[in-house]
Amino acid sequence: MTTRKDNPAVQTLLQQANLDAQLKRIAEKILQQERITPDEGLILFEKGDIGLLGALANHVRERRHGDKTYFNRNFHIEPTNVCIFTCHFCSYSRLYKNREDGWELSIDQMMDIVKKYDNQPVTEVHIVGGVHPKMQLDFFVELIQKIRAHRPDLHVKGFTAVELDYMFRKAKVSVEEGMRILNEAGLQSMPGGGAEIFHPDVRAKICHDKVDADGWLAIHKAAHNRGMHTNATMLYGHVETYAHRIDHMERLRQLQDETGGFNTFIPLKFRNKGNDMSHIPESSIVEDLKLYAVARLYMDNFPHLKAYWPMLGRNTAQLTLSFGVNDLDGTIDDTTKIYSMAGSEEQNPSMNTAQLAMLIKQAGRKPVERDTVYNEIKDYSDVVFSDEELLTK
Ligand code: V47
Ligand code: SF4
Repeated sequence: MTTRKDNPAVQTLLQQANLDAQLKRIAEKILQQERITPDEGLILFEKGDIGLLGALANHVRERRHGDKTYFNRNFHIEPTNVCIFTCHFCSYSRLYKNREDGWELSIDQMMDIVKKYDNQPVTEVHIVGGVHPKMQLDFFVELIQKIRAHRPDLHVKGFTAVELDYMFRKAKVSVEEGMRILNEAGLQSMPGGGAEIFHPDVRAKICHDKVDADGWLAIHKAAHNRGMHTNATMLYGHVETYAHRIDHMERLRQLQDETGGFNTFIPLKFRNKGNDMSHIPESSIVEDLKLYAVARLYMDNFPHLKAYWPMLGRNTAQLTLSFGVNDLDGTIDDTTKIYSMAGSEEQNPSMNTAQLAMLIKQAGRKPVERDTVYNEIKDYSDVVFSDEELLTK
């Protein structure tokens, strides 16, 4: 019998006569389930080819999750794209002085969005937007309370550490106090945005004026200390080096060792349309796949690795399922503009459950619907979809 440890695909690659000795040692560590160091992570980026990295990452993914690939049924609310910050990669935001070019939703308008889903089996609302100087802590407390009162079964995942850092400072409350207020209002978990690349040299170039690495990590730690789960992102493929990526993943891995509160790591590919960094070419698909593989191998204490299909496009997202990824986010229902405005091929990101499950099946994996915190809701492996279900929007 072949065990996961003796995966023949990986063994064949390791027996190649010309395999670099350092790579071989690292691969053997991974097969023995030993943690790799930052230097070893860097060697994987610098010397690892797509074949070896893919085989190793797939091995680790299957050791942990078999063929299961998670997705959820969700929609987004983007309260505003007006933002006081000036991240150079952002195609979505408008400065306050130009706010007539952007949007600002009232609580009633956002409740109308929630009510549109009244008879639909969505399990999560994801709330994220720009940092508007007039949308403050009490405004969002009211919004969350209203959503929870209207639909108690809907999980509220909301606000990046960037939005929270501003809300808490404006309200003159500590991070712990602010998290308590929002959590008691009904906020249950946090998305992973705003992390970008933690290293100060990169932050100085791409997003100098928003919360720094320590501030971002402190907010997630405060959420974890309240028993809330959060995600972590990394915006890659612009001015950062491989060493910056490892530094970013290392800081997250350390916090995860301490708290265990992260669910999912989500690499976000930089898209270059309509922003101040449009002169920087986007990364190739080979580089994308290598990055997902290294992330699976390095982030050994993160249970889940997500490819966010509205940003990568559904074809590349399907490929990532052989490079360590075990989660494809959600149905989204055309409710986010962040990536369509930055040039993603997904201009109207929306898939119904049948289409998302089929995308996963076509890649040879088992589609499993989950809730926000990865309780399994339904295994779709044996569900046969009608043409009508697959074709309707
Ligand atoms: O922090 C902005 C990114 C993030 C661009 O936790 C860009 O489940 C690429 O964090 N090219 C916000 N990326 C979105 C986010 C997120 C999305 C989906 C799921 C989850 C989750 C979190 O979007 C920002 C920034 O890193 N972003 N502009 C761009 N041009
Ligand atoms: Fe504002 Fe977020 Fe865009 Fe930065 S990425 S400018 S914080 S909306």
